Amino acid sequence: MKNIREILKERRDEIFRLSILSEEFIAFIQANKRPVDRLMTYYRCAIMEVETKMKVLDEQFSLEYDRNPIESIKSRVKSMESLMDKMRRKNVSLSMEEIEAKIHDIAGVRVICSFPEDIYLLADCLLQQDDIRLIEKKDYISKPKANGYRSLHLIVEVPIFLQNEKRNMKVEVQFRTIAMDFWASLEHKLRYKKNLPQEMTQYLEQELYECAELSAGLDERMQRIRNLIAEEIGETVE
Ligand code: 0O2
Repeated sequence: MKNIREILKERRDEIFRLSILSEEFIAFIQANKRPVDRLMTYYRCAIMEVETKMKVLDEQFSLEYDRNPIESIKSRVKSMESLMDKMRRKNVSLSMEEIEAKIHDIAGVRVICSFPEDIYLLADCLLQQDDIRLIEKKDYISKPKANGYRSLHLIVEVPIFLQNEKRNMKVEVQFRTIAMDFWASLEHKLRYKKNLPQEMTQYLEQELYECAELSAGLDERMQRIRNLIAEEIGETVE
């Protein structure tokens, strides 16, 4: 068991280490303002490309099958704070090339679907497109994370067309149902409540895990209801 002096020293060292890194990071961003702005603009363009592809698919499904598989789309370019945290975790050095090569989720598009089966349907449709290249796939739906987190993550490369150049940019596309998104949003908020007593944290983790299981059960039941209706009215999706 550590005494209070040791804990305080560790904490002080950690704060010192983080602040040095933060200062280096800020200096790097300031010294590379133009290239950083340019790269972030390229990521925003790549987000637009992926969003458009998803909206086109949604329109087509609406026309062909009279239903919209996408409930909503949320996109973001990673904040500088979150980028710095990740660079620290993955030991990425302060260079534009390293950042672009090793951080794959600077551009993020979250596609919220109505039903679990729509997730795989839309992901397949996206991956079939000849200008999309799959870099990595993480299926946290068939294999949820230990805390209960569910979502399908694809890292894809999509071209953006600039004045005199075509550039392939990486985008992380997360597919979730409304229930998965609801759970993940609340879990994300609770994760940053750091000052809770340890017994409470353990209890909350267990509660959150059980909520994730319950909401996965709900997703399954809603999917069954939809499939029964589709069968009854003779609706199929090729
Ligand atoms: P933010 O705020 O979304 O930018 P890797 O890059 O593969 O080495 P990483 O980044 O942990 O490692 O990959 P992973 O597992 O694919 O997770 C990336 C993103 O998925 C996270 O982004 C979250 O958006 C989401 N995510 C993953 N696990 C969880 C979880 O347990 N709970 C919640 N609520 N979201 C999760 P960032 O970078 O954390 O943040």
